[in-house]
Amino acid sequence: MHKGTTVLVALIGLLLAAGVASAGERVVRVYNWSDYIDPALLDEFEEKTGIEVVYDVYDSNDILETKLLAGNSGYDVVFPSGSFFARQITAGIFQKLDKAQLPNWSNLDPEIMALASRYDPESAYGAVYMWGTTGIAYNDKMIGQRMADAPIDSWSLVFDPDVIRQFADCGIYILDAADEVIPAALNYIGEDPDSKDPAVIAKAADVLEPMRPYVRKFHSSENINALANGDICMAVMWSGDAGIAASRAEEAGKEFTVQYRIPKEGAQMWFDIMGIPADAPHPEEAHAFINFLMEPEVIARATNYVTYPNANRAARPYVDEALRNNPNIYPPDAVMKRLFVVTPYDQRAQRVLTRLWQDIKAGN
Ligand code: SPD
Repeated sequence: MHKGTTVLVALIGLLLAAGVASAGERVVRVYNWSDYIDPALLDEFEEKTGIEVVYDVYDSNDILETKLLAGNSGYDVVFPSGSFFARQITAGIFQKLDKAQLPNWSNLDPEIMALASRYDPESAYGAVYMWGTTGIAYNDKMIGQRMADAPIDSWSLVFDPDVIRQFADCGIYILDAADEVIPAALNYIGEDPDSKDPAVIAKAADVLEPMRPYVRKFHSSENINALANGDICMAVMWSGDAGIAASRAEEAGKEFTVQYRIPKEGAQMWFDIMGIPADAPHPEEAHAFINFLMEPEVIARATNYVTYPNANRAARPYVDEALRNNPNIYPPDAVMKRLFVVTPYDQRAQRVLTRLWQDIKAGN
């Protein structure tokens, strides 16, 4: 080979190798809730930044927490809910965000960030991705056929044994989340839903045990398709997931609709927060990913797809009007007053909660 050609080939080889090496480094590993983003946005992020997205999903804060506590999860961006996030920050799981790498931070809604600051004072570790409520979704036809005057706007639909028994044949799913269902039961009987007192937490059994025989499954993500397909008649579930079930039923031309209600007794309001684990292998790419999700049009598209409100004020004009006007998704002030939040459980309260939940699920 001519000497000049040899040098050129070697140079190209070096450049290619450097390119491959840097492409290999430009990765962000994201661990998010299932059904929580428009997949087209991930492609768009890759095209725009050249950073490859490796995307895994979970459907429970407990699963995420177990991985984070074990360390070296390999994840760069995760989305815990506020009460879990707060205790994970205390445990040193997260690194402070570098706001200089997040120019889109100014798009966030100060009101939502203030509400979430009880979990992360000064918003040093995370930015709210989406928020929502835990209420009841139902198949209007299946419910109407079994009980014309069903109390669809009340927790008594699931917690009153005389009501729920009327739906024994049609399928009821409950979230597999102790920190969601036990507070709802306490709230229903007039107790503090955020109580950490073991004696108070124990009272939830009086509500949940009578309901148990009618529950077909405790699961936190299969509820979407089960409702959309008409396989079950109701589910205690998250607001946006109910919206996804409703859209899927409509797209499939079903002869029923899926409805979601925030019960009149009140419901839990929660926030899912984007954070970067302290041991994240790619913190720079993680910041780029979070910054991308704080672009108004990007996060509005995410909201329009998953039907959860985001925490981005600048995104509001881009959110579908039908969603913005849906009081079960964007609760009006009067409903907001009935929402409650749950704060982190200390170790003792967590043990009581977990034990009670295992007993309820096992039917003990
Ligand atoms: N399909 C996405 C659901 C996200 C729900 N986050 C729920 C957090 C409840 N504390």
